[in-house]
Amino acid sequence: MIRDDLLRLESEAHRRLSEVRSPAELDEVRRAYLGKKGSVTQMLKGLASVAPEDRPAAGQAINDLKNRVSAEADAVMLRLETEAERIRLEAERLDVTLPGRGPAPGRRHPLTKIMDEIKGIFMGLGFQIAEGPEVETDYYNFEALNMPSDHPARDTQDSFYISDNVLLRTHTSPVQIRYMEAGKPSFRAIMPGRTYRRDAVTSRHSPIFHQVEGLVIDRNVTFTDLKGTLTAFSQRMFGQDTRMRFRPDFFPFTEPSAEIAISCFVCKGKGCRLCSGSGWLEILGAGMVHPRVIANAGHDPEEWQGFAFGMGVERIALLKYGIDDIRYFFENDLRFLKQL
Ligand code: 2NM
Repeated sequence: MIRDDLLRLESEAHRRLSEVRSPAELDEVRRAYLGKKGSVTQMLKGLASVAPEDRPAAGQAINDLKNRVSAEADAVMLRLETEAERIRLEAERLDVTLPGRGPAPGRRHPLTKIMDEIKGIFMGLGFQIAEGPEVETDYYNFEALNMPSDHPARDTQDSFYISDNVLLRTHTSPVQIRYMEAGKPSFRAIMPGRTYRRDAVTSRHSPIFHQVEGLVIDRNVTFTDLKGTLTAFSQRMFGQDTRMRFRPDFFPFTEPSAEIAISCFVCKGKGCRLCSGSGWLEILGAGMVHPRVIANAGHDPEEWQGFAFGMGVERIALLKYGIDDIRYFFENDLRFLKQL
């Protein structure tokens, strides 16, 4: 009688334990058999009604059952814990043979790239690279360059003055004076750098911009040398089929002076949107260095002649990249920068 009950109880407990899916369920099953009101505990209590001569054997049998169910419950707990650990490890699985995610490297700013390209070309033509201060005296920025104090470009409206005689350089030409003062001819150098003019910000103008100016001083330098050098530069920069157009212009520091255009590298001179239908792009100013400028820099203009030129880096970058607004270069919006 008790033996049948025990067998039934054990197989039922065994079935329920085998179906347990969580510690909470296990707890429930454990309590249903081994808890204070559990079936096994109840049976132990029921021993009182068992005949005294059968009691020790029955008690022994119930206790054995209790130990077996308890041991099985412990085994189930171990199974649940092992399973939980397996799932946790699976979630942390890591394939160490996958290629790593590379760092996102920065890159050169588009203006820096154009400047580097210009520098590289002139270095290939035998030019040195010279730099100088961005805060200048009006002597180096104007006076030495044959721009006397009544010159319209010296108006305080157009420059950022720091004091009476000190200002942010409006071009890189003062570096050319410093460069010539510091050495003996001959000279072949370009001066790239930041320049400042008191202009309102528009799509075409920025109060901060960049220039590359260049200088060649030697004996017997002629306008033909100027043409040859700037043609070589333009063809390397814009394509071997680039043609040049020279028109007379005026600068206080050169005489004669020229405004130089290249044939449009998009339409090859036929006329398109980039060149406003003209077929030409104005990119350079140049001229034979004024004898007074050579004298101001401490050299004899009878012995030394030369040419100088200048270009705006933003203008070349706008043209080369086909961009219509200079402000993109100064906003540092990665959505813009990543396209170039
Ligand atoms: C230009 C155009 C023409 C120029 C002249 C000199 C110096 F110092 F040699 F006199 N530096 N830069 C020059 C000449 C610059 O930029 C449009």
